[in-house]
Amino acid sequence: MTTLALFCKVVDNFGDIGICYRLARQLVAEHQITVTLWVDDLASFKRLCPEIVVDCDWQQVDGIYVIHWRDQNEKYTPNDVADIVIEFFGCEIPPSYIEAMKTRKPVWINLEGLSAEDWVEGCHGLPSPQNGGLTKYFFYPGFTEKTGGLLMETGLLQQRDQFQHNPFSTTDFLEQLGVTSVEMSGIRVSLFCYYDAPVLELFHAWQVNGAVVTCLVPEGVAREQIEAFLERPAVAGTSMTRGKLTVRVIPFLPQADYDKLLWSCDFNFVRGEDSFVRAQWAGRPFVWHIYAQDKDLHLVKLKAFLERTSVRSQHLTDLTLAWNRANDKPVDWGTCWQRVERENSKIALMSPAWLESLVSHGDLATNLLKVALSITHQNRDTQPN
Ligand code: TRH
Repeated sequence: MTTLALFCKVVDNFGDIGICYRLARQLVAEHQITVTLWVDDLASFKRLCPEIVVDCDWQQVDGIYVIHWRDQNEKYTPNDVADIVIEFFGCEIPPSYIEAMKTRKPVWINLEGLSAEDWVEGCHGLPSPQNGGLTKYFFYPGFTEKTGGLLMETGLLQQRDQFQHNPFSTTDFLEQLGVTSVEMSGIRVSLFCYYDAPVLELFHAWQVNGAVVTCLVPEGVAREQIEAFLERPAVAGTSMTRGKLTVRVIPFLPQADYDKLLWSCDFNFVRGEDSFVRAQWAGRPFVWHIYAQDKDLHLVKLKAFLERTSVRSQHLTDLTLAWNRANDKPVDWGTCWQRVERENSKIALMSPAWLESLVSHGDLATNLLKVALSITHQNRDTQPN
């Protein structure tokens, strides 16, 4: 039985643990790997996975061994080291664990963040020699065959199709979230963005322009702006209709249910990395709020994606750039939204070809294990007899 240790530091928000939890689950369920997930913030983890017990050093969830990673100074022996060691986003593995790795010589991989930029292909798989005869390899997720691909569970698109082709699945799911049948009959939009997105500007446009919109916002998202619209605390169950817009706060969902939300909506606003990928698998038009970086580096990343995707709509691009405040020009939100709204079904029709190309590069978990296996063989071949 192959063992794998996945080290996750929650820098902020939910993406770090969201990605690691998803990867760990797939490695256990589909590849029979024994996975230990080391994570420093169980409270964030619990938001995505309610079974997590926050005050617990060691627990098992979905077949994953979860260790509350509190201490960099703990002592480890070579027996503690897994066959494959993954550090997420260059987080620092405890020094004593690395010391033990020098004896055990596992496959060591740094799993990086997602980008559609060209340079990713050149860096994916690069080795980086370390002290003590260890080598760390860089693994980059991505959108092309020369990258590590994207996280996607086997059967995900079939599950999505089953859900989307059965109208009761959507109504049952939304009903459980407190959405009324009147609200369901409007254009359904899910909203997941950072606090500084131009939410109130778009809400104003939805109130007065175009078709009736129901905007579903998980609790905690863009809280200040949602409360300004609602004029009361944005707790799950609260809703407000103004003009053509209803805003409803729904509970922050367990990770598996978040997919169902994306599948249930006509249009999704997503952010960061994991929800951005899930919106693509959902096959519905979406706008991505990218995680801001110094010197506007994120805008380069954003434009690289907009150029890479084959779902091409100038109106959707305009809305995405406006949502990320990428241009200095004033935005006419009403016109911007209505143009996308009119094209929504045409945009959705472009997604199967894009998804097909993504699927053809293989899923990230499988690609990661292939890389690990080839490094193991390479190490075996180069070791003296
Ligand atoms: O939360 P994010 O902004 O996360 C990240 C981190 O900030 C990270 O440091 C940064 O590197 C990265 O963005 C770019 O967005 P993301 O990646 O979409 O992660 C959100 C996770 O939360 C994802 O797994 C989906 C999940 N989620 C739920 O499970 N339920 C919900 O109701 C919602 C709204 C999200």
